[in-house]
Amino acid sequence: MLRFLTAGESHGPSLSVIVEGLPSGLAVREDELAGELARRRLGYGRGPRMRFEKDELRLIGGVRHGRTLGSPIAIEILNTEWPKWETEMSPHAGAPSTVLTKPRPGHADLAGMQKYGFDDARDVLERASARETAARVAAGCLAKALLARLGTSVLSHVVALGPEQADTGVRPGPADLEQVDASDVRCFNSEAERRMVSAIKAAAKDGDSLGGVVEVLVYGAPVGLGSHVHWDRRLDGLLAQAFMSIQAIKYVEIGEGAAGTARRGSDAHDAISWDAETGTYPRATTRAGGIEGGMSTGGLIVARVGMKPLATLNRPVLGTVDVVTKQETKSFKERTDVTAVPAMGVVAETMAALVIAGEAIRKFGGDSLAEIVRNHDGYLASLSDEPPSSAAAAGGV
Ligand code: EPS
Repeated sequence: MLRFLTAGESHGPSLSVIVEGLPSGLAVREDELAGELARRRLGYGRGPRMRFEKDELRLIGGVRHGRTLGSPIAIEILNTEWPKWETEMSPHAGAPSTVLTKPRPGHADLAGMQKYGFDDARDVLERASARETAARVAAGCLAKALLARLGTSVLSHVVALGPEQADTGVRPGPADLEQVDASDVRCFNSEAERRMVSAIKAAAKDGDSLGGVVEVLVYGAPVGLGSHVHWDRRLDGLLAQAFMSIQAIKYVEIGEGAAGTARRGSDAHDAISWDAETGTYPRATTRAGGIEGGMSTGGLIVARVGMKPLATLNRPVLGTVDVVTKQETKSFKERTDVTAVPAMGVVAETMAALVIAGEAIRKFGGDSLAEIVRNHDGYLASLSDEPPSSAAAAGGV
């Protein structure tokens, strides 16, 4: 089982993540971790913090001489913001200089204050902040490293930003990731990229925010990850939960998602063929998003993840209530991004990688990387062999 747990506040001294369940012998490169953290800071429309935040990281457990030991891996990501926040965010007894009592509509502020018994929204917002995703991305980088050894790779690209959509006729492949990351909004279509950047500029001018949609693509996942046998083992269910756990996500689609529900059954599924050369059953289309009956089919896994516009506005216009005076007012202002959709794509990749790697570990077992790779390769080889003898004896159906 692959598990991870993060701790830390947005303006605290650091974020930490502990990853449990990775095999021994996996190469861990600090430059790869730093590279993934830098990818998460990408995107036109991010706030000033992303320009100076460097995500300085320290490997503090589970890795020796560049290889995992099979023990829990602990990573700390320092916040360069800490010196400015040391007093306000101090863990020692005392009182903050400012108390935030006017919760932002759409944010975790008010429900969190009521649930946990706080009168200061900062006690909620610091942990609700998407800063926490930096720690997830570090964990996801390790999951991606394992998947790479199994021939599986995950990527994302922005397909809608605010009102602007990208034509998704041509999907990026693993070799196109650099091109996607080089785009200001991580969009594979340069004409759409220009429209998206203009939309961000217009929203920024109005002190407003924008949401959007990313498509997550998993190439090379073997058939049979997840299972039909229990509700909580279905791969699509696991992915949906993982994507929904990302701050500000409001919808998830697998394959054609909502559009597929409007088709007739005869036009809504993926025809199966047989490729004797590879011993596989390719599907002609990706309508099911590479998942049937809660199991990966061996084809491309496709998911779309939709983010609402950020609730923090540079020009707050929605009404709220001061929780102390109960007077109607406008919310407090926090420094914010105009949009975080391009960065969210990297976080969605992370969550997909953690789920797929977790299911691969479950299926292929093993305490060392060599053992997992051996089990994986043996399983794939067995699939392309002759049909199971029981089916052959019965003449098939
Ligand atoms: C965030 C608000 C901004 C973002 C932050 C998430 O932080 P700050 O108020 O410090 O400028 O920059 O994102 C990150 C720090 C990050 O690393 O992604 C929020 O309210 O969620």
